[in-house]
Amino acid sequence: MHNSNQFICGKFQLDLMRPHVMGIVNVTPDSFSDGGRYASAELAVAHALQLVAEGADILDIGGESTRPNATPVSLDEELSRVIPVIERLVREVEVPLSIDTYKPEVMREAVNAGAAIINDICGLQAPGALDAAAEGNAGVCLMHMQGTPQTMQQNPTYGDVVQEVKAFLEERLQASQAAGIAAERIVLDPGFGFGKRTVHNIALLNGLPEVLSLGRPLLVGLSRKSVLGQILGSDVDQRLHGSLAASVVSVMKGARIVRVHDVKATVDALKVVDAVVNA
Ligand code: 7PJ
Repeated sequence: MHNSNQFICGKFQLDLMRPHVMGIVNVTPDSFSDGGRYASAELAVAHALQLVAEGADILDIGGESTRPNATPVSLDEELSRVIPVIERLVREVEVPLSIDTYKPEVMREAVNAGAAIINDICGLQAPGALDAAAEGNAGVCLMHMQGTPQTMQQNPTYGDVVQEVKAFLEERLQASQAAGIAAERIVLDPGFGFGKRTVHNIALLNGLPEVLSLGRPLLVGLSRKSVLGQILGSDVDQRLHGSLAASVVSVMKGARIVRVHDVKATVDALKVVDAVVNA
């Protein structure tokens, strides 16, 4: 049996026995500057370098907000945001770069520019996405979502949220392998906050061991999310400590990659977890 803690992505082979921290790099227009596109790219690159200095193992680069109710951006706009950032970072950092997109064309161009991971909130369901991901040798993160970012929080409904998310991820894992993506190149993500109420998010966190039984490493994103706001009664800029607790719980429940904004704090928290778990 292969070691399910190995994650092959591009030229990298990550040993996820040690929990890995994925730092979030948003490339969005800076409304406070007139510098336009170039200024946004410069800001994103500077932020990414800072996250690597703080200990990020992976950088996740995204050009389209998928927060609830966010407006979609066009293909050309998304490409012009993320590709220059990937081109710069691939020369300047040694960690794998992940592209956060569901568009096949963005996957292709990002991998050609040097991205090693395709992080798809739609689980490679868009027409052409499986083939685009299978073409190169990038790793893939398959995420569960109920609905679309525009509508997902309107009325999320489940019978058994853990079993439904697990069944979806199992189907996408099989579809990906059938398209030619080796299991070793795949990680799975229950998609916290994507068409889930607080009760669903908490059930999923407790149910991570069940999802882990699919045999692939789990990636979890809870950083600053509204489920933490619900628990804490706090705004998005006051969720650091809750986010750290969420990362610690996730890893103790079996997650192997945590996707976070606050890298340094998360790296420290997970060092403590690792020291205890591997004692
Ligand atoms: C996630 C993501 C997540 C993965 C976003 C936000 C929303 N990709 N992209 N998992 N969340 N794989 O960060 O609040 O949970 S965007």
